[in-house]
Amino acid sequence: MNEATRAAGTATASLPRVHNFIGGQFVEGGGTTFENRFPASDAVVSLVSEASADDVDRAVTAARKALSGPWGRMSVPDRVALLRRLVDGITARFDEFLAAEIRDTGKPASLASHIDIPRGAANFAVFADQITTIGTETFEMPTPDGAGALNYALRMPRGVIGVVCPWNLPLLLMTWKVAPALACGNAVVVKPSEETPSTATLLGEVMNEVGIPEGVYNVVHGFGPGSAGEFLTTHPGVDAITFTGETVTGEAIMAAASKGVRPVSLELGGKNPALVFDDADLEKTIEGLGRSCFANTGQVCLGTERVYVQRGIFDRVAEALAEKARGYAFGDPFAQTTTMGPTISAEHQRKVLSYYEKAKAEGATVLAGGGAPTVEGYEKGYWVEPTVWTGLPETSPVVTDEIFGPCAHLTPFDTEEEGIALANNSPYGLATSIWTQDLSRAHRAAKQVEAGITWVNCWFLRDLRTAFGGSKASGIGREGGVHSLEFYTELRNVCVKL
Ligand code: NAD
Ligand code: 6OD
Repeated sequence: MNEATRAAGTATASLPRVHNFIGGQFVEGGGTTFENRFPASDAVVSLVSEASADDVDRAVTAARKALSGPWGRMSVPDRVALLRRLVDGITARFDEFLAAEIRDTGKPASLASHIDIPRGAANFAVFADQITTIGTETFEMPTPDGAGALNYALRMPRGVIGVVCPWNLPLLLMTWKVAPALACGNAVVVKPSEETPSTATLLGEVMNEVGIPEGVYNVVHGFGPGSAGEFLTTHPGVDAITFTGETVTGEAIMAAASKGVRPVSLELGGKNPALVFDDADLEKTIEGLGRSCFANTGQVCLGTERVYVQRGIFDRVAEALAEKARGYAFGDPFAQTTTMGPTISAEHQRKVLSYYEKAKAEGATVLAGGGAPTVEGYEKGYWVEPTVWTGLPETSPVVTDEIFGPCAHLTPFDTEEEGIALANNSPYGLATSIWTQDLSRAHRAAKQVEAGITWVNCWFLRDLRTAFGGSKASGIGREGGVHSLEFYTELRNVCVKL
């Protein structure tokens, strides 16, 4: 038990415990016990058991054992049937997943019930389909004796996959990795974010309910360096690592994966631009921009923090986006009327507010927000106001750094070339949105922006069969559809002389 928890004494004695899930069993970890807080009120909602290095080793061993048990021998149709039962299992316990996600993140029920939990189930459905519909390659070849040869590829699971996850869309982003990994016949050890341990743990119950063999899905709790994250990513028994999180953490994980030359898939940070041209449908643009800047309190890796607007409509767009920012309702995340939740933690609130202060100090014009609201009944929550700035140079840290808050800086541009150059002026390259009614311009710009994902006249519209991932410092590799299957399997070629 850590000092903070010890100090809380009997007040914490009756709190729910979040355990590790290893080999199909919920187990107390050998590390500390740490507190999980409700971001809207700062109340401790559960105590989480940190996995020790030995626990992580047990989880990796359980996963390895599962690969040589019934799971490793299971036919694809039987595996797919289990994945479909997972879809039903999550759906049957929808309200529990929803409550757990809201307690961990503080995100509004209106958001989590439409995005996080349905996508948690949908990820399993999509990859159950993918594994049955995507084949491998065959090549016939001539041979000098005229008999010929036939090459075909076998799609083999990679083995034990380490899955390290962030806190912003916990169930969605975790199952985005776990679903294809299991569809491909791997076993996984998941390390959820220390901020959001609950839905990964609840999924362990569903795994048992639907009959996923023990050891196929394991969860170890804890932090990054010196804790479960590092123990998992440096464990030699892990065959591949898939990670979503900050770029700097991705660098550490890539270094860890280099030992043993293990494949990595990295979905990392961004400082995403939007390009608004003067022929855009303004009503739809503001609606889309509002979501991309402020949804989930701006804590979406694909969210927009830099908005480039063609000069003729700059003032109208800036004022309309500011009005949108002022229109959110803070409050009880469980209430359907709440549209804006808190940030994830006191530490993250401090980070976001430090950028709000920096913007003021650097002379930004603050069109909306700029501070922390007082929310009645939730005065201790980690709230920040949706914020819109103009007037800063492109070199300002407010314009260059990923803030990961509900905020955007707007800059005017004159020509298409200038707008694209401004959008590309970033070490990141995750997502862009382009707003115009000129489709030729949209296609031209989409080809020139340096981003893994470009949306035209929309944002976060997802077809899970498409390639998903970042350019430049926003990641390496692509997941989604066949690309996930490429990462979670290894093709082995067989050449048969006929
Ligand atoms: P983070 O990098 O701080 O943590 C992510 C996970 O890594 C956590 O589970 C953490 O415990 C673990 N971790 C930290 N250091 C580690 C280490 N040295 N070794 C092993 N594990 C370690 O990220 P976060 O704050 O949880 O999430 C926010 C970030 O994630 C933002 O930068 C955001 O852009 C990014 N993100 C990217 C995508 C994407 O698809 N590209 C999606 C969501 C979030
Ligand atoms: O939709 C997805 O599959 C996905 N990976 C979204 C990432 C959102 C980032 O916060």
